[in-house]
Amino acid sequence: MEDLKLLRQTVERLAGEMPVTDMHTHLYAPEFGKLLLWGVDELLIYHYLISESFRWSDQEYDDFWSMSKKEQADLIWKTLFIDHSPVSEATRGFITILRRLGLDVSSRNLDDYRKAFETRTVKEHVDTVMQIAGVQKIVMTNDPFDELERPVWMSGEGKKDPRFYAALRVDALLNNWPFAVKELQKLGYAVEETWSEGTKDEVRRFLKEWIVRMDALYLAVSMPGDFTYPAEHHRSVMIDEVMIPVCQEQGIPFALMIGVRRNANPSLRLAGDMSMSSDVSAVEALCRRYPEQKFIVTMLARGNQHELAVLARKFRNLMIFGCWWFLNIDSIVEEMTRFRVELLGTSMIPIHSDCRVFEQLIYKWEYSRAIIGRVLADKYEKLHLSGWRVTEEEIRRDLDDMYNRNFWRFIGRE
Ligand code: HDL
Ligand code: ZN
Repeated sequence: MEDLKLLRQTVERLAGEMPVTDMHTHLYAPEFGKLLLWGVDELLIYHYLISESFRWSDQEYDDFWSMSKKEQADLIWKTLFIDHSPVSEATRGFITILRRLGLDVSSRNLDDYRKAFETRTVKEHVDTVMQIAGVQKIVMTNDPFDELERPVWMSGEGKKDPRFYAALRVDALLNNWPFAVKELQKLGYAVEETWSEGTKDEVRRFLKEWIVRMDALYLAVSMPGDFTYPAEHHRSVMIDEVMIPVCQEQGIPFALMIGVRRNANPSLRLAGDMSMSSDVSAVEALCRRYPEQKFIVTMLARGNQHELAVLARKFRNLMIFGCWWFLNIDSIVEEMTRFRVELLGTSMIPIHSDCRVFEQLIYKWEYSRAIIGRVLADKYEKLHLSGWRVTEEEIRRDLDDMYNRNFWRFIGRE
């Protein structure tokens, strides 16, 4: 039984330390200035914690929003950490960050933590956090309509840090076309709200120009769960006439993130979005109609996950990824990783962080690595008991596939 113990230790050690590619985040390279969020106050006003803290509060939403970031952070700290134990994923994550950064968690002194962060420059902090989390490559979420972000790309600064990659995110083209038309017109594209050949060509030009400018690894959009395809709907026209042709011409995947209902509680702002069931047959129809187009897909509702994994067995141009947003909690990451391995082996991307604040990489990857290691160790143990001996090299290969190579191979950049 010694060799079984050694096997588990080896798998869990390698799962814990192998460098990863984080293929969907809301982080930015230091060149993006204040778009890169980091530090104690940003960590505490993470929108996940804002919604959790309001569960204990009868404070007027607008009163909260009128407070300074420090005041909001102090209130969230008191509510979720002092008045109640930080046992949720996002609250416990903050404690994990403090621990892994070597701070005295038992002090519970928020100002001490703030002081400790003040001694760091952004660049050295980014290096430290990526080293602790074992994250070697980060894919950002990039929006040409963002007034702060656009100048960084126009100046060429966006591509400076080789560890950071772009994903071109254009939700408005699919979900808020009237707004997108105005933004495109401001940027000099001759588009009209009424669909025409001219408008189609100009939206294609917009996407092509930004894919090239960013060297975008994929085109990404999130959509509500009521997304159906094919449909007599603007989304179908935009997908068929613009997104697929441009992705095929540029040779990049189309990433669909489906199942969010934006602004279920508008008073919570970014924290007010809700999960909703989605129609997996829409993804099936796209994969079947465009067998040469690669699709990277994640869904938000727990109830869609098994069906989506089964669909991935049917279409090799479908790569499912991550435990998105409200699914990124230990119990569901374990459940999803287990049945994905059981249905797909190691041919999927088990996790992404979706981080918004830089230090979150530390806890999100620590928690996921532990689960992936545990699941793989269970599977290798069963093989071992059948007489199949996995080597350390094979364990490394399997982890590298799930942590890195499935993504880079699928997007054609390995
Ligand atoms: O649409 C998305 O990419 C989601 O990840 C949202 O950004 C969401 O607010 C989030 O941060 N989830 O983790
Ligand atoms: Zn996201």
